[in-house]
Amino acid sequence: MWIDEAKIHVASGRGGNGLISFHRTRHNPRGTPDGGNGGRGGDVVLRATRSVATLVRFQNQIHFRAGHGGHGGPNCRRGKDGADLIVHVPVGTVVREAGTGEVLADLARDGAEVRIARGGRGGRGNKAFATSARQAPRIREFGEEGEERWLMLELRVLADVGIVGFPNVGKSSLLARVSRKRVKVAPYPFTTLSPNLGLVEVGKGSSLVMADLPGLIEGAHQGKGLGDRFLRHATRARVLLHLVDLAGVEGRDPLADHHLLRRELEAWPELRDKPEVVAGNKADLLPPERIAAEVERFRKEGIELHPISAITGRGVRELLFLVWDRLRTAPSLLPEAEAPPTRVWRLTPGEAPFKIAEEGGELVVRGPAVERLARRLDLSTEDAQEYFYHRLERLGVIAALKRRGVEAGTTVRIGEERFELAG
Ligand SMILES: Nc1nc2c(ncn2[C@@H]2O[C@H](COP(=O)(O)OP(=O)(O)OP(=O)(O)O)[C@@H](O)[C@H]2O)c(=O)[nH]1
Ligand SMILES: [Mg+2]
Repeated sequence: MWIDEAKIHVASGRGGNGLISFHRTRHNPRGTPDGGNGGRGGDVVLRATRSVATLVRFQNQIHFRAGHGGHGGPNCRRGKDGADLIVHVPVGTVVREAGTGEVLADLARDGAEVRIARGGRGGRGNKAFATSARQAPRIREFGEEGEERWLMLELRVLADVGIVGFPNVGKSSLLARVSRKRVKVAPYPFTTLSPNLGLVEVGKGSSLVMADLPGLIEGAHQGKGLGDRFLRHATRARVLLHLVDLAGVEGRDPLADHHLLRRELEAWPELRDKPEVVAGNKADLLPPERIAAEVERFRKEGIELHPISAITGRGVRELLFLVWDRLRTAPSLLPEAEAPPTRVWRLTPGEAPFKIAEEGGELVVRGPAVERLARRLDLSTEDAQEYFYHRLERLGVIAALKRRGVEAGTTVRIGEERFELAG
């Protein structure tokens, strides 16, 4: 089955914890700190590859988790880094934050990748906290949590040329004619339910990728029926090939169809101004004078109509050259680069990084830096509590509390930790 939408959950690895450890010898019974740092958690990376064509595998698997970092060991041994998890997606996958719909990445090139969830950093072991003034610290950090998020993946077929038109006009027949692609052709509407891509050789060494998009139906842009989902794929084509049925086999009028098609396209900012070529198919069913009359009807409205027959091949070569010509001048649509998504927390030095507030009769200090400090330090030792207090002084928290008139002995909460303000 061809699936072009998926919702997945990604989680990067947690960082490993730092270790408190001492290397003791007979000469140095107190020991020197040698607790190693935890390794970092693995990242989740989405990578575009040509070897995957659809998002179908994400129907069965929606959770993706990278490896956790190993804990630090004695002898200053650093924990192992968690393994990155590489998730392969088809080229042309647009990655959005599921909640907000914000585009995080547009993986339009083979090999393009985005680090969508970053592993947590490893916690430092007590070796890292040793200074000349603090030679045997019992201080360590926990590893940082990984990031997790829900993502919407959306595949947009990448083709140079997208064939668009109402059901049954012969889109698949045309693709089959000009490429080696074997596509289903049938005399009833909505035969094609997912885009087909074909490689078309235009001349020696020149080729283009053409997509046969499923038939549009009227009101497609309002989300009626099939059309809307597939118009999205047309947004990635550089040139649109509008196909109408000249013979009006379904009792349709080609010019009226063309107007309807334009109206659908006008509703899409990305489609509105795309270079287009208009072709009238099934010319083999009409006598020459009827064909000339149709061409004339279109011409009166300033539209150049190219009569073709996907069955006999008439006019098809000329049409391809014309399309090729349009392609040469059509703008490239590939995004410049895949910008990595912005991290959630970024501290700007000099900016007040915390706030003091009263919540439920309790004094609470809020701010990314202070909360991270409280979360990461293992506050089960006295050394760590002292260090914590000292860091709060350095961050200006203690002074700010005193300026507010908070008295010594008052309990203050940061994150899940509580401490008493000293005198
Ligand atoms: N006489 C004639 N019949 C054609 C021509 N092109 C296609 N047909 C016929 O028209 C019918 C529909 O052709 P398809 O190629 O399946 O049309 P489509 O636009 O892909 O249709 P959907 O996928 O259903 O939207 C088939 O019976 C084809 O054989 C043509 O140039 N001349
Ligand atoms: Mg078809």
